[in-house]
Amino acid sequence: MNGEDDNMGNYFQAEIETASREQIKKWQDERLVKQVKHVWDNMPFYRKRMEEKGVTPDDIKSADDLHKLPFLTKDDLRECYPYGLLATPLKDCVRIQSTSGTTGKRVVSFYTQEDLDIWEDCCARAIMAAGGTNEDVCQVCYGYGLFTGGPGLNGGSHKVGCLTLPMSSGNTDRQIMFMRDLEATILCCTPSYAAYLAESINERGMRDQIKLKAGIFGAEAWTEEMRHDIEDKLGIKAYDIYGLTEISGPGVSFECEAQKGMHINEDHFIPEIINPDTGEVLPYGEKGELVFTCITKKAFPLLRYRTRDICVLTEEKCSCGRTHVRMSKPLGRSDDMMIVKGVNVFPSQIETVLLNKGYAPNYQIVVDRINNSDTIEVRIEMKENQLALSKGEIAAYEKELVSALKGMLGILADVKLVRPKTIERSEGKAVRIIDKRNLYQK
Ligand code: DLL
Repeated sequence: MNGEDDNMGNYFQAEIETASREQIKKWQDERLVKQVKHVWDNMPFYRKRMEEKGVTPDDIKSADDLHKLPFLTKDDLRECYPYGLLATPLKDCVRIQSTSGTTGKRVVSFYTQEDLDIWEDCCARAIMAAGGTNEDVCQVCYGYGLFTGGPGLNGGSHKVGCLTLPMSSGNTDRQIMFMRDLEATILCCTPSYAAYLAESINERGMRDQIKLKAGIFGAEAWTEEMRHDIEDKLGIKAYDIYGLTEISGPGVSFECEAQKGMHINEDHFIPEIINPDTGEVLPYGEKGELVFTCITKKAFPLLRYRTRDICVLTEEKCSCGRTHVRMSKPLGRSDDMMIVKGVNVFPSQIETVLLNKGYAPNYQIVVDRINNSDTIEVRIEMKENQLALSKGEIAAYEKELVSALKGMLGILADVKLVRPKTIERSEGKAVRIIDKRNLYQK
C-alpha cells in the first residue's frame, strides 16, 4: 500500500473534527433546539406528528430530549412527495436530488445554497481523511445527475482544491485513459465499480501506469475481503464512505486512515441506534437500526429519520485524532431493500410490475455478483394460459417483462418464466430474495 499513514492530521476543518466531546454536545444541544423550532414552524406534517405525541418545542431543551420526538420513515417521505416536507420557501432552494431506482413516488431531497455548502464540507472532510490535498487529481466516477454520489464528491473535491475529473459512471476505457493520462491520484466510485476497474487495469497490464493512492468507495455494502482485493490490485488505500439522499448524500460519515469505522459528522447529524421492532434507543456498542437527526439543514431537515441500516456506534477514541463517533459498516437492513448495480431495489416494485401484467405474485429474485458486476434474475410463475405456448412465445413474454421491469427499476433484470407451483411456497414470510453476494459482514 502507498502512503500508509502520511495523511495523519489531514483535516478539512480541524477545529470541528477534533473538537472535545463537550463542545460537540454543546453544538448538538443548541442546534437541535433551534432546528425543532424551525421544523415546528415550517413543516406542518411533522408538527402534526409532534402534536399527536404530545410534544412541543418547549419539551426539547437539549439533545438529551431527542428521544421524545417522533420518527420519520421512507413511507412518510413518499406520502409527502414532492413538497410535503419542504421547510423553506421553494425560492430559497437551489438543488434537488433523488434516490435511485424508484419510479412513481421517488424520494426527493431539497437543498438551499447553505445546505449544499455543508454537504460539500462533509465530503471534503472525507477526501482529506483519505489523504487528499490540493495537489491531488480526484476522479469522480459516481453517477452525476439525480443520484447524490457524483455531485457530492465533486463539490467536496472542489473544496479541497483537488483537480476534479467529473467522469460520472461507465465507459471504462475512457475512465482508464483519463486515469493514466491525467495521473489521477484519488478514485471515487462504488466498490463494485472499483473492483471492476482494478481488474480491467490489471488485465491490460497497465497497473504501473496508474498513479492512484487512495479510493473513496461507498453507496453499497462491501466486505473487508473486497477492500483488501481492491487495495492489492490497485496499490491504494481504500476508504469507506456512507450516506443517504434523505440526509444529504455521501459524507454523512467517512473512514479515516485507521479504517475502523466511519466518523459521523456529528456537528450536522445526530445519530441514534434503536431497536427496529420497538423503537427503543439502544446504548453505544449495541447493534440496531441507525437513525439520524439533521441539525443544520434548512430545506429538508429530517428529524429522527429511520435509515433501515443496521449498525453499531462507538464513542471510543480514534487514533486519527477525530473525536466524532464512528459507525460500523452497515451489517444488514431492517427492510428488504437491495442495492443492485448501484440502484436501490425493493421487491414490492417487482411485485407491482407482475400484478400490472396479470401475473400472480409468485416470484423469486436471485441476485449474484459475477466478475465484479451484479446480476439479477427474476423467476416468475407463468399463467395457466401460457403453459401451451412455444419457446419463442414464452421468450416474447419474458422480453415484455424485462422491459417493464427496466421501466420500474431503471436496471436490466433477466426474467425467467417458470411452470406454475414451482416456486417454493412458504408458511411464514415468503423468501423472495436469494442474494448470493454475501455483502454484509457477519
Ligand atoms: O448511496 C449516497 C452515497 C453516494 C453514499 C456515494 C456513498 C457514496 P442512496 O442512493 O440514497 O444514497 O442510498 C442510501 O445506500 O441507506 C445504505 O443502505 C446504502 N449505503 C450507502 N453507503 C454505504 C456504505 C447513497 N458505505 C443507502 N456501505 C443507505 C454500505 C451503504 N451501504
